[in-house]
Amino acid sequence: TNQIASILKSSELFPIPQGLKLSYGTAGFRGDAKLLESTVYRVGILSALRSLKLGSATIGLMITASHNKVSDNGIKVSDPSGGMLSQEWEPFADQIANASSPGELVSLIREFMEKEDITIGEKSAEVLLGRDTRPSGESLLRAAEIGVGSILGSVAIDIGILTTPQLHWMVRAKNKGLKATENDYFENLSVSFRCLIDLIPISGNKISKLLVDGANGVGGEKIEELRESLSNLDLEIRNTGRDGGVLNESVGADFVQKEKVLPLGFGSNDAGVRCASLDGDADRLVYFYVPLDSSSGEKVELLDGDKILSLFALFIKEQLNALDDDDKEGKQSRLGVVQTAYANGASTDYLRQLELDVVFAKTGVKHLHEKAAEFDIGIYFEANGHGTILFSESFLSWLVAKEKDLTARAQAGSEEHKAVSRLVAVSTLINQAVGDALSGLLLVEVILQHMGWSVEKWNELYKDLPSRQIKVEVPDRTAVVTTSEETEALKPLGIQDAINAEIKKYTRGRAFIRPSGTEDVVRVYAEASTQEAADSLANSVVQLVK
Ligand code: NG1
Ligand code: ZN
Repeated sequence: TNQIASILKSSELFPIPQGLKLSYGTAGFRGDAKLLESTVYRVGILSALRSLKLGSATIGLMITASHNKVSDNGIKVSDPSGGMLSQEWEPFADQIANASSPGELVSLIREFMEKEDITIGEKSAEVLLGRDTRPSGESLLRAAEIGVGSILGSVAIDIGILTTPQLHWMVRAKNKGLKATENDYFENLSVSFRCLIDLIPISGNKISKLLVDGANGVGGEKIEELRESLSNLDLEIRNTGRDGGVLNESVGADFVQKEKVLPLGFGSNDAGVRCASLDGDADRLVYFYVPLDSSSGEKVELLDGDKILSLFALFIKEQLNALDDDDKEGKQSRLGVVQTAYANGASTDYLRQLELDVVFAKTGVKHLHEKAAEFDIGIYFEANGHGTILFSESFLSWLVAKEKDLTARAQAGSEEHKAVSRLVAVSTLINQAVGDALSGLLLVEVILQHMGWSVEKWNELYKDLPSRQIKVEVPDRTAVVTTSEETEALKPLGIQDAINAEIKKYTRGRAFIRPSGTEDVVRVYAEASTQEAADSLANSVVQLVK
């Protein structure tokens, strides 16, 4: 048929490189950009099929390798909700990405369409394509376009250079029938930010400067555009990529969080100034500062995803406490937080001490997101700075109705009304699709102004336990199999007992291993009461893995 001919013809343009073996992994396909054209083309086909399966809903494709090096690239799919591709489709993604010939590709597609009951020709598919600033992005985007176009009646829309969360936000908005352009995204952020600023109890606080490290990526550019429409924020942006710096090279959130050092372009002159670092596609955010009394040169204090989560949780809890319990109409406000095994133990202790419901998920935002969505308000963060706050539809409509009701009863200026308005504004400011460094940064800034806190004061919520992360290269990382929460290794047999024996030697010792889903390594994490102890525990576990 025409459809088969169309796929056969276009797939001739993208032969699969010899020996390429890819897996959809923690965050889509990633690898050396030079090897990815066939993969991206095939994911283009998949996304058009996904749209057809879901009644022509808009699907998103983002071409990025996030915090990885500039010569890498990758592709991930956004489902209509703005969340990650349903995990049920990941095996099909793996199969077609690795199909060795056009013939095999076509038969896999036919088989899958039959199984999923997808028909071509009745409806049309729509796919939004975005990319980060990587030079390889342009030709990969063309490959994706051809892939989408090879499914008859499908439309690919190139929306250009964007942050990952912008793409997810637009896909979500489009499917909800809302305004969904980049301008709408910016307007949504600035309006809800303004609203939260206007609700600050103590006005007239002096606003101190925030220095932003843009990782030489797309985030710096976008934050500059956003700044035009923001007041009450004094921003200086560095590492925008225009001054010759290389994407993610000694800059960005991943570098600062993993190495615990200052990014390029920052130094002891910046002591005492609040700083924030984005990653290459602006879906991660961490804060840091150089202490004023730092005698040892450029020591850095890191405020990671756990600390951002703690600040958000504290603020949300404060607002929920201001709600009048009596007219909750039997509705329980349920605030929960989701962390992974990489969360610093001190943060978990702190959150539990706030009497919050703390649950754990496997590494990878798709897992955290799923668990957070079970709460009325669910906050999730990975220690590396990827996270957001989810509001359930039912709780949000309850809040909106409550806001109206209070206004009607002339309670517009009451503490309760303000708390409700703040929660509603947070739900529009913070990206409901995925973690978003830009919206996260605006929420951190407004909460600090609300509390009247400096970055040092925020940092004092709790003191991180010293920790160490090490990557170990092994012949076969799949030899390591863990329990569902990844805190214990089931295979190789006996290794967990050996790890436990090491942990026992340390005060507040904790350690675990897991195979990475994005790199060919086994990751080792350890924490203990001193840095020396954490390092030593990590190193002895590395010896067990090798
Ligand atoms: P892997 O390589 O599976 O550990 C890393 C991060 C994840 C997540 C993904 C996607 C750590 C320890 N792991 O996954 O949290 O962000 O990349 O980018 O930071
Ligand atoms: Zn990223």
